[in-house]
Amino acid sequence: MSLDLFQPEPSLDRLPLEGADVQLIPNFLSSGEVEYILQELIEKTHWRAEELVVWGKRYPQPRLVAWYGDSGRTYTYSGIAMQPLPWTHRLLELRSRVEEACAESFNSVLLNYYRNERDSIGMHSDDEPELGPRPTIASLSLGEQRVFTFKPRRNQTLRPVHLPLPSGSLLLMKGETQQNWKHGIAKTTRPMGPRINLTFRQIGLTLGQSSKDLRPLISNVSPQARSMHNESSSDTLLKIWRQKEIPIILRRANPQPLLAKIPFAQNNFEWLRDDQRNKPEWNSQYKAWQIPQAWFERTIRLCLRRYSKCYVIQLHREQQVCAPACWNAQGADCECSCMGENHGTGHPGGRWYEIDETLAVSWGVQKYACRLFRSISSA
Ligand SMILES: O=C(O)CCC(=O)C(=O)O
Repeated sequence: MSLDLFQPEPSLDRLPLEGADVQLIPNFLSSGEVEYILQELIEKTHWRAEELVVWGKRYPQPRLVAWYGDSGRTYTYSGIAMQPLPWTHRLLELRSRVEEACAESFNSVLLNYYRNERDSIGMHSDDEPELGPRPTIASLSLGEQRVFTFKPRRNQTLRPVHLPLPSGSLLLMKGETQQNWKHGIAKTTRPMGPRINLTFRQIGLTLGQSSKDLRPLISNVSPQARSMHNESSSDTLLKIWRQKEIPIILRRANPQPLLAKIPFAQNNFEWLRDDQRNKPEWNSQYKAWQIPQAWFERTIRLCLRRYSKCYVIQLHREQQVCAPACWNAQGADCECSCMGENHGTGHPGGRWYEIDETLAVSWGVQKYACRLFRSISSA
């Protein structure tokens, strides 16, 4: 048996969901307000009917959607990249009321329009990288009451929880909710009128996102790479991050662990771990393995041994000039301006890789270098 959690008090009620922070204000908007706002949103929103591709077959998404927000805050989910439309007066007004109620700020909103009982949203977590690891999502419901179901992602001893969302209610999901729970709204057999849901979100700039803020810094792309990618280096980086054939090692600023994005295989955990005492941890936000910084060289070698190619993305300091310390280096670590191209040139015998492509981009306040390593033995 599952639980029904709706409580009718007009306050911010915390729901008893283990490993989650979920709060509900049942009467956030009055019924009078809901009536005209719902009608206005149905008529004036630029609704999109998207398609989902499942096992190569295309299906219409069972609801209409629209994405509004600050410029550049692209949101990608289920393979659909949405460019934001500019805020309308109504959406700005609702945003400021929501922000005030929950003491958070939001730079975008996803609108879902459930036209009738056949419209739905499948079980999912809002865990896209651009939302950050512990996103706060404020979800405003207008129109027909539908049942919002939570299901545990991992802990199968926990039961699903069904939460009816009344018209005018505001649901707030925070902290680890997305890491530990999935949510969705099922179709029903009982006839249902229209419902609109607005989920206010704070979209950040992360790797995996094309944005104006991800400006090319230098175009140090090799001729082969340039002919392959006739586009800006930020788009190239985006393509690299999304491809699934070549492993990628992302070295973030200390003390954050490395991220290793490896083509799917059943034994990735075992070979990445090797005989080390530490274990790689799965980072579901980035869909990558999280491993200690100290494993940097070793992981590149392991990747080259298995795949003969490997992308390495790390901080880049353009002012730092290439020096003998770099030419004599035998490892892969490089934050200087040569981006590893000159590594080991003083010791050709000791070199174990070549750099096929280099690319540098600025990404937020950081500057990153991306290098494609190729093992010398496979050259
Ligand atoms: O319609 C709802 O209440 C849920 C919407 C949702 O889960 C989403 O937009 O991610």
